[in-house]
Amino acid sequence: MSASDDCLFCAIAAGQIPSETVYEDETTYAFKDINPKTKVHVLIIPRKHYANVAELAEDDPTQLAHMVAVAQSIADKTFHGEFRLEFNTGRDAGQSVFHVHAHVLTGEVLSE
Ligand code: DGP
Repeated sequence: MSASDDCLFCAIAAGQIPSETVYEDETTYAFKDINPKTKVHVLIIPRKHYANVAELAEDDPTQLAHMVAVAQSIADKTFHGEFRLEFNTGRDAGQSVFHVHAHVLTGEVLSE
């Protein structure tokens, strides 16, 4: 883990940059993706900084499990409990923000 003063998602979790909140608690923040790929596209992040899901899983698997539970509850409210969960991990896998985030894609029937 390398906490970063100039991390975009740390700033969003701290309320320093505006976002559309979907869910929040002491450890976890969920907000609408700025560029939604599906009808419901939410990003779930831990407030604590980890660069990617592998770092998070190693350090705090309970936090990772909690993020999955938050994803389930978003899908329960928006699309009969069904959703896709993506963690892009590394630049060549499409990761552009290096604060771990789960993409919750739901709200419509997804292909593939
Ligand atoms: P990834 O490519 O997996 O690192 O996903 C980063 C996502 O973050 C991408 O879908 C767009 C979203 N995003 C980037 N900047 C912002 C922002 O300032 N606000 C919000 N709400 N989402 C952002």
